[in-house]
Amino acid sequence: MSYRPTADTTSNPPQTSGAGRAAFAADARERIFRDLGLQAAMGGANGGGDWFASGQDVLESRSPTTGELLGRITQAAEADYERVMQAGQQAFAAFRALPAPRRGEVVRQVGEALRRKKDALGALVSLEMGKILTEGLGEVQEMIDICDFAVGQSRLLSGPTLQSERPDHRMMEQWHPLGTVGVISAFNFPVAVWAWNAALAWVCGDTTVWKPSSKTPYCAIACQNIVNEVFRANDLPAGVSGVVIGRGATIGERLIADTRVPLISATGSTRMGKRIGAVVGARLGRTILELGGNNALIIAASCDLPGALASAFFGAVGTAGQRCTSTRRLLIHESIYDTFLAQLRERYAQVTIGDPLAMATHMGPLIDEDAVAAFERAVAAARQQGGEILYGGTVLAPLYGRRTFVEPTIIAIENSAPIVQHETFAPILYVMKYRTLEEAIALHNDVPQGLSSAIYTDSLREAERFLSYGGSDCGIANVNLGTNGAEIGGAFGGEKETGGGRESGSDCWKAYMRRQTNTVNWGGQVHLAQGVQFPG
Ligand code: UN1
Repeated sequence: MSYRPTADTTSNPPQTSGAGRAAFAADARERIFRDLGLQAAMGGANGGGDWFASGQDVLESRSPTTGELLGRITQAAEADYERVMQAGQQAFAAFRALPAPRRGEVVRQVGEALRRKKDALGALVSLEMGKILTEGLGEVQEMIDICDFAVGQSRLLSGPTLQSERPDHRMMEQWHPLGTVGVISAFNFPVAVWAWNAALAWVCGDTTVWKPSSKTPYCAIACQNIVNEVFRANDLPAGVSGVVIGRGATIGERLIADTRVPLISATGSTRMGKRIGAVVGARLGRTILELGGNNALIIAASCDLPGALASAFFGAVGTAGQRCTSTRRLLIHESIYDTFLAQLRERYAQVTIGDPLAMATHMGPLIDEDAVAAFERAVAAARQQGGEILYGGTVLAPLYGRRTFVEPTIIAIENSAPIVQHETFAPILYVMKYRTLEEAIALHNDVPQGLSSAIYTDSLREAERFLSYGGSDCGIANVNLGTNGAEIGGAFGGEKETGGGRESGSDCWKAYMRRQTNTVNWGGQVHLAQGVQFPG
């Protein structure tokens, strides 16, 4: 089943809307909605059964591409939140008793269901969030991949056996399910980041309550519909997976302050993360925070130029610069600075901007007008702070009637300029020159954020230096590839204002469980540790 337009509606330079485009949009929406069980009006709460909402507060979901109304969702009120949370709590009592490999089997089936729904869900991501279809499909692939990973992990929730200092004693570590985990996700990865958390949480025996971004509610509804079907077929208690679509100020605040929720895993801005960290910290809950990035790519003199160009191009223009891992800064060795930028500008000139569902499109819209305003403010600030626009810098004339499309932009500017220190979720690439690797690393690390980083070099020494304790200070550091597009097998997250959390692969599952140290005396005598003698 293809959810693409029958005719390629993309044009460069962009054209204004036509009747054909509108007809296509309606048709694509209808097919996607039908295949994912979505309706034009829905309640925003789900605890494993039907969608419901008791309030009056209606959220409109609109396509960022056309502005077309996708549907209306009644947002969860506090009472609806309570219903979902209670379902999650009740389900936990039963779900944690299911053997972990059985939970893994259910997650395997979720992965299978996602394989069947991949085309429809990928198209929905593209429709509602605006990323190009191949990236929408890639995002669903991340969900499938994490399910596969979690299935294996379900048989490996293991702790070590440790040597006791006491005779005839054994020590070991066990990992137990933690409880109901709160997941807060951002618009830019509206399905994958939830899946990273949920797939692991479920094999760990936890239940989840998800508060998705209000900008992409249908993506969350579609995911919940998919897992509900699988969970029901497996006779799981309702409430293993819950969703509450609601305002951050009410439902979000309720979730983070809820002492029944031992772990909040949140993706979003640093500002949001500081609030969540403070509220959850005050109740001594745990957080996984994946916040802003300010990712740089160092282009060394010895680099493979075509590879570096391709990675910089995808890193900065891909997803219209709306990934946490998007390349925001390029540090280019002075000897190749002019050549590199000339070639990069040539690539930028070929960027096709338009309908993200159309085949030829490189770059879709920004998520909304606020994002466009942030783009404009950043470009103006950069100019004012001594930046020189080398490419782009402007908002495009309304495309499909929407002012959500911008030019991919390159700006030469100092790293210390305040705007460069700040993450703008838009396709703006700041470029600067360096002379020595020390200088490049110093510039690289001289930002408040620490998510992803990369170097292009054919020098082994430079590469190793970049990866060493004195190199990149980020949670992700790559050699000869870009800053974005991490695989699910690694731990994902970063340092400094990125929040310090890690999600997805490696041993991140541990965050979703509680660790217990056990000491067993299998001998006949009581021995006190540390040689303490206590008479009696
Ligand atoms: C995000 O932008 O929040 O590494 C997640 C990447 C993707 C995930 C990005 N795998 O770019």
